[in-house]
Amino acid sequence: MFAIDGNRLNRRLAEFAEIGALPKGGVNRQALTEGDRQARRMLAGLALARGFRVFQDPMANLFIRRSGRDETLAPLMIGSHLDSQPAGGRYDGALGTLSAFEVLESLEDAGTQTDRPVEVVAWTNEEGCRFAPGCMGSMAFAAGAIPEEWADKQAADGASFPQELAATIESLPEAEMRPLGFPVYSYIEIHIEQGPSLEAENIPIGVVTGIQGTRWLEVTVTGQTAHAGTTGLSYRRDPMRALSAALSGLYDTIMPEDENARFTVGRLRLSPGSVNAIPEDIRCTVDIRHPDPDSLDALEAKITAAFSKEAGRQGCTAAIRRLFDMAPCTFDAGLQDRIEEAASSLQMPSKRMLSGAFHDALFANRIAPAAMIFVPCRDGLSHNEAEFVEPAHATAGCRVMMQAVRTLTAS
Ligand code: HGY
Ligand code: MN
Ligand code: MN
Ligand code: MN
Repeated sequence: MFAIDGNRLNRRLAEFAEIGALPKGGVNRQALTEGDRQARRMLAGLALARGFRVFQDPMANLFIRRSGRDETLAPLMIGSHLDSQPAGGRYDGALGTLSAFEVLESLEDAGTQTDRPVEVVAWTNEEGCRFAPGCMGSMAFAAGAIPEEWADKQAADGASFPQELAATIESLPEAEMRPLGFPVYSYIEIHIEQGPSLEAENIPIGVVTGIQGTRWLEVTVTGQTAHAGTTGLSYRRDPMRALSAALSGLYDTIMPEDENARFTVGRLRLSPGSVNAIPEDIRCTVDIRHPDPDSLDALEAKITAAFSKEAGRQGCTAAIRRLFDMAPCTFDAGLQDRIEEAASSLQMPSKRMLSGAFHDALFANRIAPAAMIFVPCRDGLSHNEAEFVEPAHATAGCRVMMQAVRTLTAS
């Protein structure tokens, strides 16, 4: 069997968790911030010290390349992301990126020759929480171009996407620049499940069959700001009354009707935001998910109707803008089989499962056969500082990836 160094991997996870560390054990390493740059620099430094080549592209996607016997062959790509949620966990993204790097180091330690190059990738802005949408790095890589409309993109804190992107690229001068997008032989990503089923069923490995659909909406409800003390309730055009009626109706009906549906209001902003003034307008984000595209359409229509109806009742208006629309995907069947075979050759039980979270593998899947390996996380918790992975599970996932990589690269 092909060894990896589980202690080194778990040590690395702890070291990277120091970057952007938060008091309750999580990390805040949002995309294109100083914390993100520090993590990228740390990984690049480790890579250069091992003699690997380091590249970045115009989306600041970071690549670490270990040569193969035939350098003209398209690389096998493994990796994930290093950016995090504002109050994120230390494993979401970092586990996949550092596991991939551990595979590269272990190949080097063993002096193993692969038939083709193997590249580790850390994709830019998978989370999408600072700059929407998510997966901007892998999305642009798969498209081979940066969408023009991203030039005007701003974060909620006013930061300019192009400026932050340029500063991130400049922060890693030791990386060689390469164009956006190139042929990839296959792509495998390790990730925590971010759900409870592997842990509940005591199964160490998930063979991911695909990713459900995701859509992000921005809802703006507009009324009339007025004095909180002098304006009688019947004279108001209060967007908060409209929004709360729409949301309570949606929360009460969506889940009971369809337990596969997901509906989350994650960000809410009132303006002018004064204690003693009725709001002028309220802006909120809505994240909806579903395995079935038609159900996602129906969900979006239901939300639009609810906000229009309740806004109308209060003499307000509602506007809904799509921020992100990620269609569901199915991963390469052959690659899923390789992962399942790798797990069973290591006597590890596994199960096939759909991913509730989106991942960069969804976009890699558009240009190459792609698949994912899930490992359990405690209580299925993620996007939470308490996110935790048993070191033995981190090691097991990495061993399965190593086994799959050696099979795929005839080494
Ligand atoms: O939101 C997601 O599904 C991913 O974890 N960023
Ligand atoms: Mn992730
Ligand atoms: Mn995430
Ligand atoms: Mn992901």
